[in-house]
Amino acid sequence: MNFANLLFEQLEPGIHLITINRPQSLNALDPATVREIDMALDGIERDEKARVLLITGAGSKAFVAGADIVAMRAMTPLEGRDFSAFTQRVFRRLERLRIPVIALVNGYALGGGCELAMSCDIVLASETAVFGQPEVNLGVSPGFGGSQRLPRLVGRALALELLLTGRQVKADEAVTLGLANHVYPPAELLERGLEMARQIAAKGPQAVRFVKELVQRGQDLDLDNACALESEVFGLLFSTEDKAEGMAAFVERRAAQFKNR
Ligand code: CO8
Repeated sequence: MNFANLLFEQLEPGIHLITINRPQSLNALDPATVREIDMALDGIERDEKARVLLITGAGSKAFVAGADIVAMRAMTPLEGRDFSAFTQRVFRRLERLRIPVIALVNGYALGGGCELAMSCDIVLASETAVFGQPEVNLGVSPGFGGSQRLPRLVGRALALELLLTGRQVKADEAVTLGLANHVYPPAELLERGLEMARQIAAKGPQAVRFVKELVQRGQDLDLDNACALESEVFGLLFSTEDKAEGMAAFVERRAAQFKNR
C-alpha cells in the first residue's frame, strides 16, 4: 500500500509499524491522514499473521500535535462533525482491532494526538513526550473521544483539570496519571516497543486476541456480566489447538509452538 501521509511497514514477522508522516505539521491529523490510518487498519485486518501494531510519529518532535488546525479552520459545522465522527470510528477500530496496539509517543501528543494515544492498548513514552488536551485554547472541545476517554483513564477531577486548563503533562507525570505505561530515552523508544511487541507476538495469538477483547469490552459492562464474559472466553479458548500446545509445552518443559488455531 502506498500512502501520502503514513509510512506503513512490517518491521519483523507479525509486527507492523504505522508512522504518521507529516513532520512539517508536527504530524497533525487532517481528514486524508485519518483515512489512510483507516486503510492501513484494513491491511492489518486482512493479514492473519499480524500480531502487534506499533504507532508513532515521524521526526523527533511530535507524536501527533493534534487535529490539523489549518484544515479545521476552513471546515463548515457539518464537515467538522463528519471529521469528528469519522475519526472517532477509526480510533474505536484501534480499540477493537484483534491485535494489540502500542503507541510510541515520541514528542507532542496534544489534542487529537493525546486522543490517539488513549485509543491504543499500551502507551510507551519517550522522555520528550508531552500530553495534553489544549482544545479550549482554540475555542473548541475535544472531538476524537478525549472528553470521554480521559476521565475513564485518569478520573473525573483530573480529567476536568486537564480539559479545562489545557495544561501540558510531561512523560513522568503521564505515567503517574495512567496515561502512559513507561518512559524511555528517545533513542530507545522504538527498540523498547519492539521488545514488548516481540513478547506479545510469542504468546498464543488467540489468547492475546481475547484478553484484549475481554479488557476492552469488559470495561463497559457491570462486574457480573464482565466476569460471565470472561468465563465464556476462557471456555472458548479450551477449544483451541494453542491451548493444548501451551499446556503440553509446560508439562513437557519446552517452549510452546503456537499456530493461531
Ligand atoms: N495543526 C496544523 N499545524 C500544526 C499543528 C496542528 N495541530 N501543530 C503544529 N503545527 C505546525 C505549525 O503551524 C508549524 O507550521 P509552520 O512551520 O508552517 O509555521 C509547524 O507545525 C511547527 O510548529 P510550531 O512552530 O508551532 O512548533 P513549536 O515547537 O513552536 O510548538 C507546539 C509546538 C506546542 C506543539 C505547537 O505547534 C502547538 O501548540 N500546536 C498546536 C497544538 C494543539 O492545539 N493541538 C490541538 C489541536 S485541536 C484538536 O486536536 C481537536 C481534535 C478534535 C477535532 C474535531 C474535528 C473537527
